[in-house]
Amino acid sequence: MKNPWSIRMRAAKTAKSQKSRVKSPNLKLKTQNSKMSEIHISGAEGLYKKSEIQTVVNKYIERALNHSRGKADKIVITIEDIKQQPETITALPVVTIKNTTSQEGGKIAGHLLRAAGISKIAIDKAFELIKRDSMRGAVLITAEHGRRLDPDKERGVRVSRLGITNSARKQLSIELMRYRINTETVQDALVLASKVSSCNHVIAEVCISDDPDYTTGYVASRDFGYTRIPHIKNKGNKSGGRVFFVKEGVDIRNLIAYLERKPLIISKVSACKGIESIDEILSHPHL
Ligand code: WAQ
Ligand code: MG
Repeated sequence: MKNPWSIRMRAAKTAKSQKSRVKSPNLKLKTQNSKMSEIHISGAEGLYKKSEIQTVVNKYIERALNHSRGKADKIVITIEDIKQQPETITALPVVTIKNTTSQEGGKIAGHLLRAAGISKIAIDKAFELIKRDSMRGAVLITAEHGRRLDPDKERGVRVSRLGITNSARKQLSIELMRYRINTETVQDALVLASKVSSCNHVIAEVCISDDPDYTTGYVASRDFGYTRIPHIKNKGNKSGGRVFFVKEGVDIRNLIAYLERKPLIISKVSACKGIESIDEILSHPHL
């Protein structure tokens, strides 16, 4: 893709904050402002050709205005010519875990993460953070000690400047159609997870949608690919989030610069699979 443009959207709802943090008169102004806090409703981002900007912006606005998390009262759209040639990568392979109950979903995610080398402490911390209020971005925690590294605890880190070429998207649609999972939600999540896992400092990712009616989540890693987990949460639950498990001692500024700013585009798709048991998945690491 030549001369791609980055398009980002975020939609929020203002709400009265429960917290009152008046500590000193100097903080009064700040406290008054922070009484109104923003609840994250939805977000989207991608790299596109200039000729696609208007269509994409329309689609993003439509998404922002009609969202199951609620009515947005603020929508921010950023459109930038990034003036750089994106690097190209191959998408992770997709597989879906055989799972029918929400009791099992969380356990399966834990198994996959343990198999990818994440400690129990880090996994427990991740689920605890995901259960809280939804954030705009992802949490970064270290894979061994479970230390949280992202500096802005309310926002997290928002992965951006990522996309897929039109020919790779067609190929991906063909792959996903074979398993009846060719939706924009799956495609977008796969593009994001593929960028994240292309970063060597990230070992694995876990994602649970914050949409109350979307109950499939995933665990992604270079070892096991993009592993979809049906019923990772119960319907009606509005909490969700993403956690990236990173190597201990990672240079956090470099890592965030990579995730937020490095232009990267998927130009190739891996062969995908249908439904497999966790044992099948764990016995065939794909790389
Ligand atoms: N960068 C970092 N974190 C993000 C980003 C981003 N670009 N987009 C979303 N998040 C975080 C944020 O905390 C959200 O609250 C959370 O992820 C969930 O986002 O194959 O819909 O957009 O069927 O609700 C998974 C698809 C769908 C599984 C995930 O996520 C499948 C989804 P949502
Ligand atoms: Mg969502």
